[in-house]
Amino acid sequence: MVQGCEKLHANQLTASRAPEVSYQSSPTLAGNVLADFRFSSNPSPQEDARVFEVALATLAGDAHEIWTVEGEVVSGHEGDLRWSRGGGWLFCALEADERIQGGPEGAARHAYATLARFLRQQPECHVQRLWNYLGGINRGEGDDERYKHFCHGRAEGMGDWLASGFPAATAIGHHAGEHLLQVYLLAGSSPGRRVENPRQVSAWEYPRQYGRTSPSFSRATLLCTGDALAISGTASVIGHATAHEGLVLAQLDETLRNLDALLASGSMPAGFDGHSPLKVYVRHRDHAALIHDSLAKRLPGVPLLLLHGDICRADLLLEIDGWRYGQSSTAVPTVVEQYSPQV
Ligand code: 3EB
Repeated sequence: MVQGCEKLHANQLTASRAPEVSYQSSPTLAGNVLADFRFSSNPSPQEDARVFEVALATLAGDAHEIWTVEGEVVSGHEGDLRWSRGGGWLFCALEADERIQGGPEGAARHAYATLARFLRQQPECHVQRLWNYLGGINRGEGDDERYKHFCHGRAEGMGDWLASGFPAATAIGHHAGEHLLQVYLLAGSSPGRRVENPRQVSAWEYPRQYGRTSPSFSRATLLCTGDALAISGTASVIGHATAHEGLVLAQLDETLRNLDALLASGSMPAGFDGHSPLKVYVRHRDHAALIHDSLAKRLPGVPLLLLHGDICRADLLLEIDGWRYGQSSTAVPTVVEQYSPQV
């Protein structure tokens, strides 16, 4: 069931264009900036609600990720939440402390329940994309791995909030202290379209071996404006299994194949261009140069930001998320692509 949003006010915009995402070295915080992300292994809360320090160190690329929208942005704080809105879009971010909320599970439950309560009252209540950063993501064995506790708390905190279709997401491990959970999102005034990858089992249908609660995300979201695909964290996973364990370049190849398949599944133009920024999460610092050089050759001109982070499966060495702009050739929502093992 799609949750009802607050009515649009007469002077409120319905989004007509996707937020423009770019990497910049020293941006000015203009009035049309919805969010300004900085990356730091020692993040601190910033006064301006649009500025958010992600708890990951940069390995290569410019220092800021900037989202701009059409029109003036207003922003504020509500409890532990920070938000900004403009051009029909809403940015919202939350930091939770596991020491207060009860570990990764309690912190995720709290974060998602808080976001759900807030979003329900906003005209832009349709979540299109979510990012999650938690510490020590691979610590703990089997069902006790911290990522799996996070997945359980996230699903409980979501409740029926996103039951009509999980948005695209990223979940990455940071090194800034285990107690810090960071969650932020992009929401719009009408629903986006969920896109799955025919080469991969949908994450919410992963078999039991990956945890008692399946991860709640889709592989990508075609934004409600139809002009951009928001791509989830994508890794070397075929079906539900990790491919090329221990082989960083083979994992990179497989990840790029998955990204190509996603673009096709979302009816977006093939390939990436100078307007399609990608974020690359790298588990081992020593792999950064190799990954960067290989990507720069294979995706010339594509803006890249390499970040030092752990992937949610201990055998994955890298993950890529990002944006593909361009008009989708299917304006009308289609059925989710199903995984078939022969692909
Ligand atoms: C995978 O394909 C890799 O739990 O939100 C990618 C993107 C992954 C998002 C999440 C996890 C998440 O299963 C892991």
